[in-house]
Amino acid sequence: MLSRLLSTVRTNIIRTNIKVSALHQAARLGIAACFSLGVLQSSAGAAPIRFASFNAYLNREAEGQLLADLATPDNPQVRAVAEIIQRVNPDVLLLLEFDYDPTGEAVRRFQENYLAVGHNGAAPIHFPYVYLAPSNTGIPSGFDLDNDGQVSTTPGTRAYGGDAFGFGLFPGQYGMVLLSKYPIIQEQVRTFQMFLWKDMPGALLPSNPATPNAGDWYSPEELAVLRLSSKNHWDVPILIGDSRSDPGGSRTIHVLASHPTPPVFDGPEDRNGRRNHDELRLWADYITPGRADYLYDDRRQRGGLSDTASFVIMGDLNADPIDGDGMPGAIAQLLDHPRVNADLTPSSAGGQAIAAASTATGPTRFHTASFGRQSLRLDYVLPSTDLRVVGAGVFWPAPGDPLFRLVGDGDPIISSDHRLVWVDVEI
Ligand SMILES: [Ca+2]
Ligand SMILES: [Ca+2]
Ligand SMILES: [Ca+2]
Repeated sequence: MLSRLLSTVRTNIIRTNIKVSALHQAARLGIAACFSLGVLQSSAGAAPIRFASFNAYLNREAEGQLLADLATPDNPQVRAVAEIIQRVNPDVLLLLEFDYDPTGEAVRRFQENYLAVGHNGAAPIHFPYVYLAPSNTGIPSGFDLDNDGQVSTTPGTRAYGGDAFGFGLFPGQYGMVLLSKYPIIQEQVRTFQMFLWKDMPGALLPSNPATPNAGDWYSPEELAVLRLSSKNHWDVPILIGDSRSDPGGSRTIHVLASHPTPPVFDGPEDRNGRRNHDELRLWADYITPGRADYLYDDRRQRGGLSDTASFVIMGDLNADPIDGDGMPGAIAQLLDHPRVNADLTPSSAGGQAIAAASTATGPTRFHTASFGRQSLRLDYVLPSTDLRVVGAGVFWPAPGDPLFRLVGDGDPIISSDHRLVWVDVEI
């Protein structure tokens, strides 16, 4: 049964690969002519595989609203998001802030009504493989986690979000979805939705500033249920290549997807900054041999990633190496990790163009999000060192570029307040 399944999967890979490489060449020449891609190099031989992370701002204020917006093909924001994806043409795409819909209908409508329709001359795009899973956002904890004196149980209010396992106005708001042109090995996916923060040795649990005690922002009863992941942490293995046409050519790459909490919307106890740090640490420990024995996944399997496995860490990690409110060293846990390939930093002409107006002290050409005059590097695609990075960029066209219309100046938001980030790796 398994071998028959694998054989079907492999046939699909061959078909997909042929289509993908032809489309890639055309689409990439097209975008390269339109706007600066940052760094774009290409060597002869197999087409590189493009990994992209995009906080697409497809969260809505009410449960079911995203499904309604996706029911027709005429929502202007969703069209702009779809066109960006078509222009960049990634092979593996993590979407953040895509409200969780367990039936998969929202993703299906997004593909059918938006990605399958070419926008303004861009080629349609299709991802045959999809992964999605529940998010801790908006799931009531039953406790007063924000310590405002009440346990809020009314969905749709900020007070409700503040007491949920992750901030959200309703269950699944700000979810994630992974789209892939390559098969997802569903039965080997690991998720860390339920892992408790207190079970991380040396967890940076926040302290109540009103008491002399350490780590007492959350009560013992709260710590007994408080999950570390504000959304979810996924290890999704993707099967690249084909071992029949190219013996030894198939390879598994683990997409490590997450969306740690922003380090803001808290007080002097910095509960969100500390949680953001430890959500990033989960991956740092996961890829460090001997450091992840304490970690258990949602099937209660312990341990981290094999020390020979290839991976790409992706997501809106809500941590800038220089600016912003994150804890010092939070993102350095990954950027400076010996297994992480940080050779090439994705950049953009549009990010460079806002340098004079931005409040940032760091180089804005690396930035991936802008909120008024504040801009930050928050979104990442970080491959393992055994993968050769041959290109990288942030989709952020500068004013004057014909595609600037897809991002605009931020007011109003055209597509998203974040930019798509991509990295090409050669296998
Ligand atoms: Ca409390
Ligand atoms: Ca509360
Ligand atoms: Ca904070």
